[in-house]
Amino acid sequence: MAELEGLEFGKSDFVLLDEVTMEQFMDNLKLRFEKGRIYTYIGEVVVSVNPYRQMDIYGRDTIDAYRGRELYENPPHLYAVSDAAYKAMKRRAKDTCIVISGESGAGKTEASKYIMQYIAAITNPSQRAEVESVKNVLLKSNCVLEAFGNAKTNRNDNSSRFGHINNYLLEKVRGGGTSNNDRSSHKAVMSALDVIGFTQEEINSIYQILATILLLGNVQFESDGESVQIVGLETVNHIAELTATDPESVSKSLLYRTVATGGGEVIEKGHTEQQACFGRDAFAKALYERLFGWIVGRINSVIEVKDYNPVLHGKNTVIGVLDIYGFEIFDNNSFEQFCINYCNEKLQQLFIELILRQEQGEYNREGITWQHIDYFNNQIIVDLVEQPHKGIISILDEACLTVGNVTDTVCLDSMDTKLAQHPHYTSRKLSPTDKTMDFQKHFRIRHYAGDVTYSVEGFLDKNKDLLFQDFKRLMYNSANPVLKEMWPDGQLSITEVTKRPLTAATLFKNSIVALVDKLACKEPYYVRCIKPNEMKSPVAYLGLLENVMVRRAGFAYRQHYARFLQRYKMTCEYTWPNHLMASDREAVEAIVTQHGFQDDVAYGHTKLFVRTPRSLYTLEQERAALIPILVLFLQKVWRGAL
Ligand code: AD9
Ligand code: MG
Repeated sequence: MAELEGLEFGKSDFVLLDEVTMEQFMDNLKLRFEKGRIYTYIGEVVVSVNPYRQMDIYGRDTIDAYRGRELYENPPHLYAVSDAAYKAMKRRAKDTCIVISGESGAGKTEASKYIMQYIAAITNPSQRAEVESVKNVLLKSNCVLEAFGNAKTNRNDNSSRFGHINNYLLEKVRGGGTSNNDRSSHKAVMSALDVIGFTQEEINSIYQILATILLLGNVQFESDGESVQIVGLETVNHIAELTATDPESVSKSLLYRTVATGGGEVIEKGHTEQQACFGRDAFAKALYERLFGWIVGRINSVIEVKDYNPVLHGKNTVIGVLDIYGFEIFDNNSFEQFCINYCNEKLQQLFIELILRQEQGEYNREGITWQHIDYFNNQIIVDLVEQPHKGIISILDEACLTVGNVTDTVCLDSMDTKLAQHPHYTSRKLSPTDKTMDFQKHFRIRHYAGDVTYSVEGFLDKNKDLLFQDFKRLMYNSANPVLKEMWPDGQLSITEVTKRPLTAATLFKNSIVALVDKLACKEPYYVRCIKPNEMKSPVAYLGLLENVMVRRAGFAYRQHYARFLQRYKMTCEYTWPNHLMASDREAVEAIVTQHGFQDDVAYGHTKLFVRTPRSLYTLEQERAALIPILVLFLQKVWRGAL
């Protein structure tokens, strides 16, 4: 808890609000922002508001001021949590992770830069160069990944490992290729690829693959009622050239699929026109995904510590920096938002769980009896999405496996039937009077962050993996080694490929579960980023009020005895200017008793715990009133007037 700032900057920790209401939260956030205070704590969590201007708070002086200090010794800053994470790693040999979340443009990447800058600055010189170089690669990578990463539905698992920095990349799940932003201009991407160390051959391959994806969009089919043909073969020839394959194989994989019959016989089955279109689109999408995954893998291999030296690098501990997508509520929410919001639901669950665990740990260490904290547990929403057999993902998968004409609307019906009783699920059929939803396509989930209405249109297609093995084999047999490397599963023979590929939602779920498992065993620190123009909804999406409530459900405030004394000893005759008691703890007891809030505190081994912030504010006010008198007094002493 930062204490060195005056109250004119608002409350440096939301835990100290008089009441935990949205109004008070927003007032404090705005006041601080107007005063140029972009960071505020919730306990150890940093809430950051994007200033959109250069702030003079990232210089060498500031770094030195935060170095080795405790959180509450300075105004809230990313450096303070970076230092806490670093200390936890160094002293307690714990893997730590700084999770940075918030919507697009809220300042996540900037925050991760400052965190890495801080860690680079305080790392000993022999390792600093390495940390610096990793930082550069990561920042360059960001530009590349942002340029490519807009159509990926699962997370990269090969986290880059280097000494103390471990970077997880959770790709964005976004529809269509429309959201590439200007920052990821062609030139910047090229230079970044170069800096990261891609060879010319690799860069060429990247462009060939991108061209192939574009060309696939031009492939048209026609049907004479019996068989399906490709319209015009120039495109196919061009694709074959770009992918170093032959035109016949390209045509064949677009028009037929090889299937193994029950008897183990392998036959070729012609596509219908519709199947051919689905196949083509799935192929284009898969090319893109594999390319992206490959780029991430290459970046990670550049960052990897080649010769891990336990003496040089210390115990094998890491600080992870995780830059993730926030909650999304748009006018039209589709499969992508469904996945993103589910991911956030999972992370929120972990977040609350870990904060509770931290609290419990602190209470244990301080010998304070743990009391049950009543908070909103979002397990029920997580279950609604991921529970086997009953959850939305299962229902979706089941619909995808069903042969015949299962439409999105049929799938919605099935959800309505199975989830009718679920308190966090509704639809037009289940709430007929709600005209904001359409009978044919809408369902609504009550997320912890608010209600989101999803349209099932396209859910089934997006969930299905229609990538036929034929395409995988085609790519594996490419004469271009880079392309071949991206499709190792193309070498499987058709009889080996018996199982259906997992659906997009299930793959996504699996990767989120793996991420959560990974995070759960780390000591987490959180940075929550907000854009200044629209602060209110992100506060809700990020579950910040919930966070404040959990954090102060037991004791809103805790402080080391010595520090508490230092600040408030002037408010009590027995402790000013110095106490004569056996311990600081007893002196603190004297202050607390004199102010009459002895029923509102608990005494830990090293810290005082205060239940409600109000008690503290009585003290703060008294202190504020006394300071001018004291100053006057001291001036008189100095002048020899007394
Ligand atoms: V996205 O999800 O990758 O599209 P981010 O990463 O959350 O997004 P980013 O860090 O790129 O956002 O911030 C957007 C812009 O806000 C930056 O380019 C800066 O111009 C500006 N920004 C963000 N944080 C700060 C800051 N602490 N100080 C000054 C900032 N400017
Ligand atoms: Mg970013």
